[in-house]
Amino acid sequence: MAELGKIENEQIEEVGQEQEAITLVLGVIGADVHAVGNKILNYTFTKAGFNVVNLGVMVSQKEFVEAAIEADADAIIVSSMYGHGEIDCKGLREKCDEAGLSDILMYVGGNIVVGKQDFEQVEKTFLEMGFNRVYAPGSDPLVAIEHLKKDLGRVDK
Ligand code: B12
Repeated sequence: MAELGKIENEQIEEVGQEQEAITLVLGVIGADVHAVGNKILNYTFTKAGFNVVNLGVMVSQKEFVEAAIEADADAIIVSSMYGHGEIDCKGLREKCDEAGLSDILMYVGGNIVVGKQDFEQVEKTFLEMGFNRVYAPGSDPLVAIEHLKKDLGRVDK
């Protein structure tokens, strides 16, 4: 178990290598209290060298936007686990635009809709809502780290 933890840490550090201060605002949106994934995401992104402003659980759209302004963030990373992701996330892109954050990246992941739905359709819905990346349930945070580096121009596309 200890050995596994060591390998995982090395993997995270390798993926996040030479990270120039990228600031992320992280949180679980809406009335959602699922806290474990949030803690893992916070640990993983921090370990990979990102500046993480973790808002924890039950985060409103307003709180995401205010924290992103205050931290001059590069990306907002939203988790939604309890199935109400579509309702909770709708309008976040518009709020960012209104606040002058039109360039900010927005990623969303977790169990973002109720039950098992066709992921391609789910992804399309959230992309249309203005998210840049949409992750299926159980997605590995390391994949998001690679995407952040690509989307922020820190590696060749
Ligand atoms: C523990 C748990 C609870 C606990 C939470 C305790 C706490 N404070 O954390 C309690 C009992 C409170 C709870 C309540 C509820 N729960 Co619950 N819960 C779970 C359970 C069993 C485990 C969640 C967990 O901790 N997983 C472990 C972590 C490590 O994994 P994770 O959360 O998925 O996060 C990882 C990935 O998803 C990914 N990820 C997450 N977000 C993002 C974002 C990005 C950008 C990326 C890249 C990756 C990423 O990375 C994370 C780290 O590896 C799951 C079922 C399951 N096995 O997943 C149900 C589950 C999430 N719960 C569910 C439901 C329905 C509820 C309730 C609505 C039940 C009810 N009727 O009351 C309430 C909602 C309460 C609320 N307001 O939020 C459903 C959601 C179904 C859906 N979306 O369709 C699930 C899937 C159970 C099920 N199969 O039905 N729950």
